[in-house]
Amino acid sequence: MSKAGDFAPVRQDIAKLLHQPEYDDGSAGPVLVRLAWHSAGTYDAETDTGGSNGAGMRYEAEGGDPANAGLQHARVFLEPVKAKYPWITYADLWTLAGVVAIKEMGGPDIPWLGGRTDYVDDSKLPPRGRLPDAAQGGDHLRWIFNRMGFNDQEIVALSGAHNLGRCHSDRSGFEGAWVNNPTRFSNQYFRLLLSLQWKKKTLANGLEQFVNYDEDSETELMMLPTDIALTQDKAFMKYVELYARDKETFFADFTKVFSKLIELGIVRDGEGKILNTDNQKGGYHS
Ligand code: CCH
Repeated sequence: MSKAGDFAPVRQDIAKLLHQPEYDDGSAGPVLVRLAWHSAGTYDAETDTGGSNGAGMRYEAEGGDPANAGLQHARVFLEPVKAKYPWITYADLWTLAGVVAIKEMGGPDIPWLGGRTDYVDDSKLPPRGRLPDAAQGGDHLRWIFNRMGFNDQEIVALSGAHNLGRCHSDRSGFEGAWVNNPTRFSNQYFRLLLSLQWKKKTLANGLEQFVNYDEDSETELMMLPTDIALTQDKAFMKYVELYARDKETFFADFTKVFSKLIELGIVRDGEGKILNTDNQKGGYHS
């Protein structure tokens, strides 16, 4: 049993549970990255509401947002870790799991600090609809991500996470993976955005996505309308091209923007202690 606040063994146990032969592409990694992102991506800079602190997704108001469909799988994967280290908060566990998963899948080492609490301030509950809608275009992406405080370059860098995992018809309604090896973090997503021909396809449920079918390997890859939007806007396209040709720059920029994402709404002192949370107040407790 490790002592409270010692995250090294927690990291090791998260790394161990990534291997899931029965699940998706054999890894819990991608869905854990999505859990970390959706836990943080509700942030609104103007009202200082939402963000990873509080782990609000445990409750129906946020967890039941259709945008979060399927993320219960990620939370269930992490339950044994929470049981083994009861002192860790869900807010820390979910963000740490994303960071560990990225690293284990060959991605960069993203700085992570603990200290988030599971206290949810009712007055700061994010309304639904703050996460992006994949059926939209570039204006919507700016609207969503500028609200969190991200610029064009950061939007494109973050989108590179679609190198991981897949869409599920029973979750978002979209279907398929972006790259051939969706459990390996790389800049392949950007390279395929530029190098393949993407054709619009209407799914049985009426949603439109973009696909490329490779005759030789008989595999179909996909892009969401929001992914394609990155190539239809000059300001975004500049960064798609940069990250497609320069993996090092992508890794460096992704590191910065993902660590910024999981710190949204959190204020720390010089020692890293979180200042703007009050675990003693009423409200939800885990
Ligand atoms: Fe994403 N994402 N994402 N995404 N996403 C989906 C899956 C993943 C959008 C829509 C979708 C980011 C940004 C966006 C991941 C990480 C990030 C799915 C399929 C949709 C739809 C869900 C399903 O069916 O299971 C849209 C729109 C945006 C706008 O920018 C960002 C930012 C990140 C992280 C930094 C990961 C990883 C997945 C794969 C999940 C899995 O279960 O395999």
